Amino acid sequence: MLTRPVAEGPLPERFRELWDEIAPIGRDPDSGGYLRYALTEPELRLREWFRGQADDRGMPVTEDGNGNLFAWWGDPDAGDAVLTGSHFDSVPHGGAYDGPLGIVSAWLAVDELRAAGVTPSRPLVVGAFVEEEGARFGVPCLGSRLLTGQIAVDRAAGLRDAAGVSFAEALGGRPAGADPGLLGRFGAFVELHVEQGRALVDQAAPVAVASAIWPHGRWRFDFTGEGNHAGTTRMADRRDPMLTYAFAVLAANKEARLRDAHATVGRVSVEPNATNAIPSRVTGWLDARAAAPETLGGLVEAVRAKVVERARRDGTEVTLTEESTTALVAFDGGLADRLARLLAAPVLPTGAGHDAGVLAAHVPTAMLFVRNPTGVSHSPAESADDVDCAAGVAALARVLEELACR
Ligand code: HGY
Ligand code: MN
Ligand code: MN
Ligand code: MN
Repeated sequence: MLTRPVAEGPLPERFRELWDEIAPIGRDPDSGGYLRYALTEPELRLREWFRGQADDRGMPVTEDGNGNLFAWWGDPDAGDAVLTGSHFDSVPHGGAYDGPLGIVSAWLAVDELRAAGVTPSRPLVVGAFVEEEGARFGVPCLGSRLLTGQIAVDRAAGLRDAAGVSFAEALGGRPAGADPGLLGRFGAFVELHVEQGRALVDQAAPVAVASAIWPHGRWRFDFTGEGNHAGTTRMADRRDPMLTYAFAVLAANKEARLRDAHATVGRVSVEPNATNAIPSRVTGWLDARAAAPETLGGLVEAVRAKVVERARRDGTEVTLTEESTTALVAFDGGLADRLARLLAAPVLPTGAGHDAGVLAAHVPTAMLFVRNPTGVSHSPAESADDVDCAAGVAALARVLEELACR
């Protein structure tokens, strides 16, 4: 029995109505950004909302034992299912659209198909992946990596958040890990996502199809020196890890610019973190991305070599630890071309990571991007127009009809 009425009224208004159901959840009133960390109260509320939406549409929900949710329209055992969806979790003070847009759009696309009297000939599945941002446990796309076996269960289970809670504790048990049986039921995955750049503004198009994801990764620099008094320690006597850290930030920026790549140090921790103490230890996290794997490898190696040399001069010590990497993802070219023709949409690469990039190694996968008027993302200022979001829903509905209903 369906409790949600068949779609009526202009799509941008229906988008806004459904969007407003989740807009307050996890919003920080001071920054206007979102604190929707995986498996914390706001994200758990969003997962409850997901179950409610599934229920409204008569779609039973299954969990994969890794924290990922799937709502099924059609028989899960039929195979060759078409999966669509994204993630609910955010970066600290992140935007509203990164992730949730793909899930809200999926429900509305289901409504569009129903309103048009279209019934899928293959199961149609709406999914929500856990911990895509890695903002709580440090490894991005943790849910999709677990499902596809791209991270060991022991490592994932033992990842800890800032309060020392492990992923296994947050999940309420050890993650199940790779599930080839479940993956094998999916014949295609389409993730809709807000664009995280300005390419669609430049091209004056509301929707694009993705071609590739740049290879990227996260590395941790640990700088150690000698904590000491800021007022009495002669400048020549210092072993200050903050200096080596500052050099590393500049070196990463310079080496990235030289290669048309991207490097960011967006997170840092300092011990003891006192204004009047030379730090004993600084930890900085490097996020680096490039169009080609050898460019990325060359970038990280160049930064490492320069920082090691600088540490020698500063009398400090430095170690570099790889925390996660994602290889270059080339989405299924035939599928991307087919969808671009269907939608008359441009095809774009991106520097942002997505669960679609992880699933692409196992399931024919495509992504749709919705125009972002400012290009800003991972910030409270991230935005999208309702009319463009509605165009995204319409595009997703066409794609799902093409893939699942013929
Ligand atoms: O960091 C990223 O690329 C992402 O948005 N998950
Ligand atoms: Mn993101
Ligand atoms: Mn995202
Ligand atoms: Mn003192």
